[in-house]
Amino acid sequence: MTEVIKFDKEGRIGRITIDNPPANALSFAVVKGIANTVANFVEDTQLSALIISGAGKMFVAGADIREFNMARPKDVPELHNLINSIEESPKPIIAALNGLALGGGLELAMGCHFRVAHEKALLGQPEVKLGIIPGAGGTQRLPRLVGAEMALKMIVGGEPISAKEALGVGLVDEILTEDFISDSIAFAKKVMSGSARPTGKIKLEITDSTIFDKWRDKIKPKSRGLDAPYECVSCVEAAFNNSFEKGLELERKIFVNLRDGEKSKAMRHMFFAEREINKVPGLSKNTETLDINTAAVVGAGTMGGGIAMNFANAGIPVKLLDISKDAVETGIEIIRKNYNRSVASGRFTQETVEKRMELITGTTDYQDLSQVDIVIEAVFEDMELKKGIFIELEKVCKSEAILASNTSSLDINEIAKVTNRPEKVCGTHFFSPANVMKLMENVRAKDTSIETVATIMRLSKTLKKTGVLVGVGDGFVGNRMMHVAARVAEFMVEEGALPWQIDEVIYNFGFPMGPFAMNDLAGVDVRYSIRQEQKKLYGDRRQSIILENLYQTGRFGQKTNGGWYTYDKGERKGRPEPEVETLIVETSEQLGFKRREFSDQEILDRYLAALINTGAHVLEERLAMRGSDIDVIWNYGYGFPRYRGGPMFYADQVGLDKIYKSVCNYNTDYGDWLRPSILLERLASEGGSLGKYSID
Ligand code: 3H9
Repeated sequence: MTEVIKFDKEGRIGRITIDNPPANALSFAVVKGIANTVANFVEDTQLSALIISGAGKMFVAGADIREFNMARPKDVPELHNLINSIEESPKPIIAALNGLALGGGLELAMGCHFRVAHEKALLGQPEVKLGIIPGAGGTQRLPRLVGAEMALKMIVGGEPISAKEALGVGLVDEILTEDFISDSIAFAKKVMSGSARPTGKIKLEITDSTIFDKWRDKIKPKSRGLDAPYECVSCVEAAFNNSFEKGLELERKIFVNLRDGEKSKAMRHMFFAEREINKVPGLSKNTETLDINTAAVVGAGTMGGGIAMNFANAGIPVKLLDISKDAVETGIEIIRKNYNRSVASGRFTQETVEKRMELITGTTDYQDLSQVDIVIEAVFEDMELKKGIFIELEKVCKSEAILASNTSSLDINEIAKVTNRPEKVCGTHFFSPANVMKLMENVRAKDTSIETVATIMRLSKTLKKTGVLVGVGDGFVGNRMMHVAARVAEFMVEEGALPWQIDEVIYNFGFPMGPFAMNDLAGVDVRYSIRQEQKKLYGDRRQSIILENLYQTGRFGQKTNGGWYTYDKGERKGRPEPEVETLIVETSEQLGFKRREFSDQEILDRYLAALINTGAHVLEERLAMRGSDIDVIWNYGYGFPRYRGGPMFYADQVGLDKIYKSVCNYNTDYGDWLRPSILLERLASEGGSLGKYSID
């Protein structure tokens, strides 16, 4: 085993280097190593000061999150105790922040008596993003160094600050710009004759005690279902109302509580899930990728315009093609309106918008796409139309260019066949609104090459999206699951529930909206036409007719001021519509159903069973590589609450045997829509996990 802690001396200065790649996380081994070295330093009369820094580009990215679920070996001190003992050292200990200092890393640095930082270092307490609070003194030491407002900003917001900002607020003592190691030794020499400077001894006073309630109000809109942000505020507040020791005790109690709770476990699962999506078998750092320096989008509608904005936002020139000059102009006009909204909200300056608009050029001539590196087709979901476009693209585009489709459901293998470069054909499925939603389902067709896969996965990062690789199949991953769950919701409506009851249950579970409100947003007519297509695949299954009946009334959703709900002028939130309720009751009669009560719990169970069972089918069919990939898709594409960890992780928490039994029950009502997945059955009987399942 390599040594994770290195120690050397220069004269009277000792130096610890934490060398625990990839993130220098404070694993049990690191904590033990630092503890032993600090104890030796305190005893060593030859040494007057100690420097702690990290190897490589990071100082320390925090406690080792993977070890949160493991039992700590008896000979390893708790991190907060190690930090207290550093603070208690009578001789100065200096944290030399060579790079990122996050979470426990910053807490370690604040336990030291001095902090110097590289100009590129970043300092932060991101624990809140994992559903916890800083648990090794951060909520008590940070306010002592930077005051209440800044501490709240860093701890509740979770975003890091730069070394320069840290210097300004008193979190670091000096920024070192030249040779980091020799400069930190020089700093240590400067302070070694002085005494240690314990942060915990700094007296705290509050000038405005209303600040804490103001923060509680401020975080409300973005903290639905979360506990950690509020606990962060309470702990910082406690620093002002308690002794340092009492504050630490309280922090510890809350930290342990949150760490061991379901919400943080789910958020930690999501942290690792987001990192797993980049691991594609056969793809390595050496896989060749095509540099995407120019792009084109075919189809200047809402989706195409949104996709074009992504390229412009990333500084990549993009051509927007449609059949008529009018369509192109309208598309560009809509893009400008979207950008103008961002100017009005203060997100972008007018100058930024002008620069981005300059990168978008409209055209009606395919010849203008001859030199672009990638084309994304984003036209109406019509196979023949798409094939026609790919034939044109094949003719004009340079041979290296990637040809991608934004289809949300059609067979990309079939599209690829009309080209002579199937290895360069793939899907890049953006979610609406494409300039806002973070998810991209990157679709690998039968012949898509690994280089094309690598290029689109990298493109997702360039566009600041979360790209998840999926396979070809009806609806790919996200929409396949969503369509089944939406059908189950409609079946429940036909049997006795009401759309607003279902939506409320789903909203209360933590989704941003329920399936009917979502349908009103996306368009009842859009779902209707998808259903007509799906009849070709699933015509023999139970069909819900309520959607068709609603469609016949011309209530297409928000765009017609009414769908499942009615939307008063200027309102984006609908109100239950008695006429729709009448239509629902009539539909039940038409189907011969005697309407019955559904409890909220039953609604939730049926809806989630549909999602989970379809997710398991998706894994069986190898459309997703991992259960955790599905969780990322559902978090980023559909707003599945992160603190519940995605449908696959959630299923594990409920118990797969319980879910499997429910699916078998519901199968009687819904037939093949809820045909129990063989994988689900197997994992349930073996005590396996969907969240950790991988197809390899
Ligand atoms: C904490 O500190 C609690 C304390 O208050 C109290 C304790 C008592 N642990 O993201 P990347 C791995 S909570 C374990 O792809 P980047 C990561 O999984 C912690 N592993 O790189 C990945 O592994 P793999 C508070 C960690 O350059 C590899 O490093 N800290 C940890 O895009 C590369 O990661 C945080 O929340 C960790 N702490 O981003 C910071 N950190 O290669 C969490 C990273 O096997 N980390 N790994 O997939 C991050 O935000 C980003 O990883 C970071 C680097 C910005 C550091």
